[in-house]
Amino acid sequence: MNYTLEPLAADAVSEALELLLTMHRIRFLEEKISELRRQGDIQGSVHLCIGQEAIYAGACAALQRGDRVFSTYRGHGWALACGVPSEGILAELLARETGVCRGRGGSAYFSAVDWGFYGENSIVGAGAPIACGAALASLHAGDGAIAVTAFGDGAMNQGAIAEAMNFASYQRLPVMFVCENNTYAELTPIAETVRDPALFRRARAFGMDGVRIDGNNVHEVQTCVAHYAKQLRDGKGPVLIEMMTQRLVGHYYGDMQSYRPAGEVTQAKLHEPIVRLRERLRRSGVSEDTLDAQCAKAALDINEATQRALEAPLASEATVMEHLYA
Ligand SMILES: Cc1ncc(C[n+]2csc(CCOP(=O)(O)OP(=O)(O)O)c2C)c(N)n1
Ligand SMILES: [Mg+2]
Repeated sequence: MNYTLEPLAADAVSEALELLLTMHRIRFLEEKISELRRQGDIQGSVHLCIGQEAIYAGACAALQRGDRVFSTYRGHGWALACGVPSEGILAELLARETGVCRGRGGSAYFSAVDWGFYGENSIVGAGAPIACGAALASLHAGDGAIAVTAFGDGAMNQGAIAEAMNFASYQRLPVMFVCENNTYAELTPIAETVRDPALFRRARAFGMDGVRIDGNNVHEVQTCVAHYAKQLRDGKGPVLIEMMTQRLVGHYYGDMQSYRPAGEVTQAKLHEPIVRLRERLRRSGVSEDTLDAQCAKAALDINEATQRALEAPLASEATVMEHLYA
């Protein structure tokens, strides 16, 4: 694999350590959720984003307050990178009254708009038209905010995504279409679903920019998102950014992954985003102790948040029908 591990400039190191902290926090959050699901503390389906952390950390580091993020069911990492407190996320998944949606949303349907996280969505491709609506509202309000809609490679074959791109392009909406290409749609590899796997090229059909980047390189993600965020704020119209990545776990918790070729995950672990950023920081002169300290800080945050979430009361049955619209 061809990617940069060039040393960072001295003044870029402290920000890179923050990015590392965010990625470690997402990783620990997902591992903790997996454990809680295994123990039965969390019920229902859970989709983890382990291996894709650079996308969330890099993108959110380039966004501004007021911007709005729309993710899929694989959305815990986006939420955390948006700044949603880990305790609120864990409590939500644990169906606690202290969850960000008071336990009503669960793993695949929570939102936390105070932090710009406009929510997950389990209907593949359905977040994109909603993001167009948010971007249209921003244009009318003149608030300069952008909308980011994230979805998978499989979602690129949904009509809703094509319709949203066409509408956004024609209206020059400030929407960033982020395709998290992990090369699988559920249990089906991309080679079995599309003739041309260069998904970013589809943007041209709608008269908008389309680029493919290395979604495992947090700096590349940050730079690209910052570049296009500025273009969007300048009224230059939407963009499709295809971010190449891989999930290191199953599609959902419990997926045995028997459809994956032997050795694929082992190989991917050598090049996953956290391993790579740590190596780049080492080559930039950062000590192993400093790197481990970020890891320990992340673990402490998630462990303490889990403890507090578990101690909170379960969502009240008496009020569970309030604020439900479906
Ligand atoms: C409209 C719709 N069709 C089918 C499904 C079932 N489904 C859930 S996830 C998924 C695969 C999506 O793959 P991709 O877009 O690549 O996202 P990833 O899970 O890889 O992040 C499918 C088909 C669904 N939830 N919604
Ligand atoms: Mg996918």
